Amino acid sequence: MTTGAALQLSRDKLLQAYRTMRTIRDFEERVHEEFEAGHLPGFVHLYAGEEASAVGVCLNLDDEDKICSTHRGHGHCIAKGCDVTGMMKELWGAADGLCAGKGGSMHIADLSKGMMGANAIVGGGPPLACGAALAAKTLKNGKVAVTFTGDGGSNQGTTFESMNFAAVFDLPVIFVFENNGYAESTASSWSVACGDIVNRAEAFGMPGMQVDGFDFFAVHDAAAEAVERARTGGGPSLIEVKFGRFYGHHEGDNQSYRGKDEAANLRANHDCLNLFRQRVTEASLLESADLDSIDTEVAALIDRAVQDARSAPRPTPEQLTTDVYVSY
Ligand SMILES: Cc1ncc(C[n+]2csc(CCOP(=O)(O)OP(=O)(O)O)c2C)c(N)n1
Repeated sequence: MTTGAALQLSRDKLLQAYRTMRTIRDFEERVHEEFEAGHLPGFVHLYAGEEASAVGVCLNLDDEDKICSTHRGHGHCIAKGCDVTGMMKELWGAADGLCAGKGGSMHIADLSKGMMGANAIVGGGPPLACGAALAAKTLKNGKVAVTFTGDGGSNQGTTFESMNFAAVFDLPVIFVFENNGYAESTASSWSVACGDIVNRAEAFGMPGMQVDGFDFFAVHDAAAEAVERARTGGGPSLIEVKFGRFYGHHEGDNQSYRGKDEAANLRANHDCLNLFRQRVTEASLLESADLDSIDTEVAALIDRAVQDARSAPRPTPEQLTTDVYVSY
């Protein structure tokens, strides 16, 4: 995979890419701290280290394009434009959180942004994305659907059915498999038959690409190609994004299944934000000062979001059943 095209992105787009990756990183680091301190309820799976995937893909989409996410969904939400303060409030269970405090970390959705939802069901996203893509194809509106699925989710029957369905109906859908090396504690090198997930594309008759997930530019270029194909009637594509996660499967995971220095090595040598910085400054596309000021702005944004979330009102007992059941 070449990484040439994304380097041609406008200055504004490059700044947007960095700002969004930095927002995800700071959101995740702060959630980690707050969870450890016992301030946050619920169950949390962090995306830190994987930012280049969500941002590289979603920079090719608009609000009318749909995405489906996973239990590790904060990064996808932020990359698709969800309000960060609303998300932080949602994690805190606040009444004015993005889903009125009833979704929490694993069920955030914002249909106005084309974010169809994080999803606690492994392999739950691909069928939803096929539905959205079928709607787009029927309406002939040129929109696309993307499903982010883990390596564990790549082995689910729902995923195989969806890939077959998408190929048979030539749907504008992109299957992004985020292979961070593990499904909980099970290594993908053991659980994924045929070695690489990308090899499965051929069996379903769709183009497949495997990219370095630490490299925003590689992800962006692969996604641009797949999105263009989908928009112009070329049908589905598969992208396998290979990288690692900085944290455990969930907050509280003792990570005994991986080497003690694995995460430290990822942070030191494979940090997508550092790599982005290096690429754009070496190519004289952006100055370090541009990126430093984004860092300062984002730090303040996340801090404000946490303060707001802490003081936001919680749902009342009367609100217990509102927004939960929908009658059609
Ligand atoms: C259908 C289903 N089976 C099992 C689980 C329990 N579970 C939650 S996350 C997870 C691992 C998912 O791994 P992967 O798809 O690789 O995503 P990652 O956590 O690596 O991002 C499992 C087995 C679940 N939530 N849903």
